[in-house]
Amino acid sequence: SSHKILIKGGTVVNAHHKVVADVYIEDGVIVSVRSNIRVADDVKVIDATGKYVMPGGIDPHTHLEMEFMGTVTIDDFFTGQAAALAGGTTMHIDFVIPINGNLSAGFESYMNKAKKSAMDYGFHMAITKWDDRVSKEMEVMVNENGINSFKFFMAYKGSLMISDELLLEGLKKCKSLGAIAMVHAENGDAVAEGQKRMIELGITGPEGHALSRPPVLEGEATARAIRLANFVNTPLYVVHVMSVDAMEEIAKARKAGQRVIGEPVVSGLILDDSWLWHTDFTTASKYVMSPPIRKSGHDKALQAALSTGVLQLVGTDHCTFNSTQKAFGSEDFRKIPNGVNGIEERMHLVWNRMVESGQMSVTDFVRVTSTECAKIFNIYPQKGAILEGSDADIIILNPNASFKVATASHHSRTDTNVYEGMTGKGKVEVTISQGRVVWEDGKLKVTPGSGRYIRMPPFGYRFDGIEKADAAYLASLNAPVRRTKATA
Ligand code: DUC
Ligand code: ZN
Ligand code: ZN
Ligand code: ZN
Repeated sequence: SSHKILIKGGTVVNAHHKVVADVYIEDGVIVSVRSNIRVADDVKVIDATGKYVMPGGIDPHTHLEMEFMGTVTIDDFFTGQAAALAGGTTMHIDFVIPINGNLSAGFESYMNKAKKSAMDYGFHMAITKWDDRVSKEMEVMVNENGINSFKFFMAYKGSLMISDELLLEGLKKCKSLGAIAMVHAENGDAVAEGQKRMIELGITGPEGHALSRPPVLEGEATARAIRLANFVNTPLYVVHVMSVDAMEEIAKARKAGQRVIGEPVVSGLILDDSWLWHTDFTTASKYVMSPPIRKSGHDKALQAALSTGVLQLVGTDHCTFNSTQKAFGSEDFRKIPNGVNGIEERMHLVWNRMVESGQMSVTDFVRVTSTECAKIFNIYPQKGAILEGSDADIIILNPNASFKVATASHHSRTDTNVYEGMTGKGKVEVTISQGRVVWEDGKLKVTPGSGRYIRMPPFGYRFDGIEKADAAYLASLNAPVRRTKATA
């Protein structure tokens, strides 16, 4: 049968414009957006009067079923996505982790894990070592496998961390492929030193996590990555911006015209580090993620940066471990698996903190939760918009209804929630994924295997304007030079 839905009378919101209109969907695609659409009797009609009809959220940063710190994140591609859909997120981009440095093997493994998907998804690829094979495989990822972004870890010494030399190689390669370079920006050598210091001081609890890797280390690595990207002249995407220190480096670079994208995550926008000092280990350990959640003040500064456009889009770094897994580090904070939840809470918490509080417009909400991500990863307007021809990934948000976060009712598989008890106004009442109602009246109707892999194309031969900038750079080197080889 064909799936036909008419959403009537809501305020349709795109990042650029909002208007009261009807939205008609057929077989997974938005067919029409205009007023007074009339349909036959067999069409499902949803009344959205007084509510917002918006593009489904796109979470640019998740880790489902990831092997990490001796265990595996507890949400897989089905449970994590079920949680996402219940919270109004209809697509996410997860990070493929290569297997022993083998990108293709990592990709295959993630495509396999994602077979149980219930919504659309895409992939970034982490680069954890460097050799000629990795470099060649990056070409395959971009040209054949639909990946246009690569993440480099400046932290996690001894496992994922790469040196500046390799980061430079990676930046050059990304540039040549028209792919986006992403960084986890913390100084991994200094983090290792900070951890040693804490253990020597006898600080073994979760608070040692925050104390061992202060904001200055995030600021330093962010500045270094930005400068290296400037030197190579390629765009840079800084994931999970958690501190004022990192945010200010991004602000400075953007002001100077450099293409730097900053992604705050919900935990950094909403929480502060006070929980890490909680005497109960189970409570404190659930807040351990990297970079750490910062002191009160950083959260508000990141909100301000998001509302003024210094930071562009909101992710979650959804990376869940249950309390049994977190307890691996009960004697030593270095063994607490890093990660917090958020894929289900992101839309509600951003709406409540930014829009309901008056810090952000409804159109900007759509931009930071959906449209900007689709544009950055080159899948707009298939995703991130309510336009004729766009995918029918749509939410209906009632600004007068309330949400409440509770482990007892959340859809993630984990047994804790870092946003436990939070309430506010603005509730996602309906989620439509691929043209089907999957969340309505507080009930999920999701089907494993129905999600699709969304390929993300590279940015043409080169990023807009880069060739010109390279030419200008070369022209600026107009000093006499000696060459050992003739150049063409
Ligand atoms: N940080 C986390 O908290 N978890 C996953 C990886 C990361 O960088
Ligand atoms: Zn059908
Ligand atoms: Zn990271
Ligand atoms: Zn992450």
